[in-house]
Amino acid sequence: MPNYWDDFAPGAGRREPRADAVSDARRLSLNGSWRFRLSPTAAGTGDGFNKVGFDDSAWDTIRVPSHWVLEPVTPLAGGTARSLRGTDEGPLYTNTALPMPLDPPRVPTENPTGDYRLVFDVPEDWGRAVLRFQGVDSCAKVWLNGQELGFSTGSRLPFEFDAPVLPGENVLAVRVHRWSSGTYLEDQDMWWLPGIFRDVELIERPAGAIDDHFVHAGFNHRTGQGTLRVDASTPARVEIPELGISMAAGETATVPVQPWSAESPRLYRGTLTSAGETVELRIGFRTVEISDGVLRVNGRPVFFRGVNRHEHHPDTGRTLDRETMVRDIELMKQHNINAVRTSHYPPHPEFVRLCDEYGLWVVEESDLETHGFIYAGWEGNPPADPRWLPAMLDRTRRMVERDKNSPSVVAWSLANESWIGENFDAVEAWIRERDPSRPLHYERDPSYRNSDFASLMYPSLELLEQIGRREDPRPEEINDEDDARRRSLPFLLCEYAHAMGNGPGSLLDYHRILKAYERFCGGFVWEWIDHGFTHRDAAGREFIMHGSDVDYRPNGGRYCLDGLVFSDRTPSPGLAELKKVLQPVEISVAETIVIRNDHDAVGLEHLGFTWRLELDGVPRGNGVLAVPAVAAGESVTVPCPVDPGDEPGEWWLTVEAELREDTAWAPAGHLVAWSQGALAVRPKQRRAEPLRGPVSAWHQVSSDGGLRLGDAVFDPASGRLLRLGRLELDGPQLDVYRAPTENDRGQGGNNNLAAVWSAVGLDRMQHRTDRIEADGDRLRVAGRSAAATHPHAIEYVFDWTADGPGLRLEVSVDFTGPWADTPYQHRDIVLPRLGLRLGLPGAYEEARWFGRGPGESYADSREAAAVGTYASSLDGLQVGYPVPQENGNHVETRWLELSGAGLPTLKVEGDPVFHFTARRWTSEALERARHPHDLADSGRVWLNVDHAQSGLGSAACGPSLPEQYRLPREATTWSVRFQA
Ligand code: IPT
Repeated sequence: MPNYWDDFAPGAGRREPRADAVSDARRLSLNGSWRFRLSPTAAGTGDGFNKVGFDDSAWDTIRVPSHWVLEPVTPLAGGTARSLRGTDEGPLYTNTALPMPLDPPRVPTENPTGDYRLVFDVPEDWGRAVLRFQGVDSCAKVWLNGQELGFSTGSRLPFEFDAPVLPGENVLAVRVHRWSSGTYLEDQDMWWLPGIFRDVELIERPAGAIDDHFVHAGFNHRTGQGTLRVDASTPARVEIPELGISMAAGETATVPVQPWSAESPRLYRGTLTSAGETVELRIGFRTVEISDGVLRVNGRPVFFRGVNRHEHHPDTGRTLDRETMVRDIELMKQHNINAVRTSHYPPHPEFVRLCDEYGLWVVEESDLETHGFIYAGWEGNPPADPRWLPAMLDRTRRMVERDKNSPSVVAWSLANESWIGENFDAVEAWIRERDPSRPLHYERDPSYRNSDFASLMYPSLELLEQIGRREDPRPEEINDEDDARRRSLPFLLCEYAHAMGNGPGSLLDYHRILKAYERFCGGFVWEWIDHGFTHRDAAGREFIMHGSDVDYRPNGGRYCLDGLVFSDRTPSPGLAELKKVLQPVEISVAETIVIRNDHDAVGLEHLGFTWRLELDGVPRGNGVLAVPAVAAGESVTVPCPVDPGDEPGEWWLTVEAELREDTAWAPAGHLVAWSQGALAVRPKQRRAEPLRGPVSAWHQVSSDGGLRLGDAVFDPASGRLLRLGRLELDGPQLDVYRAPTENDRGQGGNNNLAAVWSAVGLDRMQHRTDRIEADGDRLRVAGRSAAATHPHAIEYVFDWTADGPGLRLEVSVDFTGPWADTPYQHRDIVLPRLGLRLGLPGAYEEARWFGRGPGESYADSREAAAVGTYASSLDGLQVGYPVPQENGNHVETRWLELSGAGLPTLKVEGDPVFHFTARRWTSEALERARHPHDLADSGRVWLNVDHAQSGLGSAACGPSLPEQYRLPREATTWSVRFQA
């Protein structure tokens, strides 16, 4: 007799899957405080625990829903109840690797098992009832009052049993295994989090209750009519008062309606009533179709501005409360995201309901990923083994049946990363029969035989262009016929722009290509949220824990931190960039203003437009911009509302589009779209200020032995700037390094620029001063920067000129020696940065600058940063990535001022621009730190005034950093001015 938990059968004793429904049937939430005991094997606590009279008084109490690995429970070794996080009994993170031997469907004997018990009361007058679990990870066996009801696998899917409850006291016992046959089908890149992690409820089923219903609500965009039919499992009546519909279930009505879209989520509310139950209806009329290779909803092409969303909370894992789900949706809508791929499993049903209400296009994905079989060359892959078909169909059915009535769900995704197999044919056939109204998506089979979309993850910009033109190369595995069909399909970019650490770069590049070809229906950034857990170190300091913080193998390490919002849902700079790039109104600001309505469906009536004129970031006027009606997909040109003045400087006009009224997801005044244009850039005459001090004293040796130039004093041995006016500093040094970002490290052995930098020594340059020459009004310091062991070098010349009250510095660098005499190619020996590092007194506190801001910006992530004048504390310039790495850069800075109590203001001016970062620790310390709390104030402020930095890219998963964002190793000259 095989074990139920590691056999092919997905479950036993369960009811047929059915629609998620809100109804007037009585419902008893069984969420709350349960009894719990953890055991090392599937035998759990033994046979007795399911008996009514079992004494569980010594057991832990645990809240349900939750994951036991995140709750205080007694560890296997005994002792007192405590959180298991950080231990190998706690949350474990693997990416593609399965946490157990590949021996399907069996699992190891060591199989942590949680026995749960709940005693609950049922009112005397209750009749027949069902017991519903919305999600248990990974396998549950259930007993009610000592009677076995059955078992189930399929962690992120509901299951129900007929529940012969007794009036009065009842005892529910559930045994949950961490590993099961289901584990082989649930190898998603995420934490392994066992437990009863979604709601448990008891629902009364009176005679004549509606067990299932199916809403068919299409929209004919030619006639403006909606067609409604509601099928029910029992005779029932459909009432939609607002539409004057009153008819029997199974009948059809055609009436004029407003269609549902993510932008205008119009729902018509009504009821479906049978002899025993009334179910709420929330009807959204829409028709999804693919015609001429283009995805259309309600007759118009639809463009997914999407993200991949895992369910995650830094304290409760995949147990989410409604507030957190709403928060996700609000944040998405506020950042111009209109679509969600529910990677890689059906979310809590409330999330789908909320998508109907708030308006998000949903690509709902089944709870199926068999990635771990890649380590066996896909040998034994479940989709290719008929013994797994019942489990695959079971998962598909439970998803489709649950959410079939949601207008937001516009496509079903069969699986993620499960390679190929004939079971997908049967899965596809079942869905097409049951729900022909939605297209199907499956990315990994290169023939796309079961998919209505062609789809890929992480293509390069070049490949994406080819795909847009339907010219992408044919994969070897497929024949001509499949190839022809594949090219005819619309293309859905299911993952791109890996948002790990600082990044992703190139969001604008991707968006431009996606917008340029009708084949594309948009894309989904990987991914919405970092999956990190709050944890404390031995000293009690809180930090965000990732895979490597647990001593366990295999281990996915930091890969779980790749979201657009941090684990606590604080938006990252990447999300700010995405918001700007995805804005549904394109505005181009010049002598005339062109406004393009890039929505899928709605006009711009809900937006108010304003303008603002600034001279060098200082306000010089503002007003309302009158914009005539513009239908979706149309443009309009309006005259520029204002002329620039004659004064020198940069005259920038900013146009903004804001919500006119409160919406469910943002208040009136919320900024939806904006753009800037330089109306005039009038060069400033630099005032030729007289030099201070006698000309003949320029290079005199000062009283303290330094070399003097104007107001400045240099070290005669090293040529380093020691003093500028009253400011004591550790003058600029050539700096070509940055603390590597996750993307700099690439993926596995691929695209690891950080390794190249280290191999050629950019992370440990030593400096030598070769010449110090005083020549007229100049001081020239020439030197060489090079790394230990290497013959190659950077030769530099610093040309200092006294300049009014300050100094002008011209830097020239050249690269000498056999740089590529390492295992690396010239192409990869790029510079992370080329610039100057200054050590300044620690009392500097504030930065003001004119340039891009307020957030960080890089060469390939600068859209969200507007040109203006900004102020920030130094600490406010840091972005607290949970894994310390380069951050807080500002491109195109015209000038920067640092100030602090008792210190002269340091002003840096570009010629014309520079990049800057300023922080209380060095790049080396930033690189060494494992967590943010490892970063300590060095007592100095480290200011980088850089010619440039390389871009960010998203090579942590995806293509290498595009050529145009690589900072080349070539002779360069640039200059800046310093003044204190
Ligand atoms: C892709 C996965 O679908 C996703 O779950 C995540 O792991 C992502 O990569 C990386 O973070 S699969 C990868 C092999 C392209």
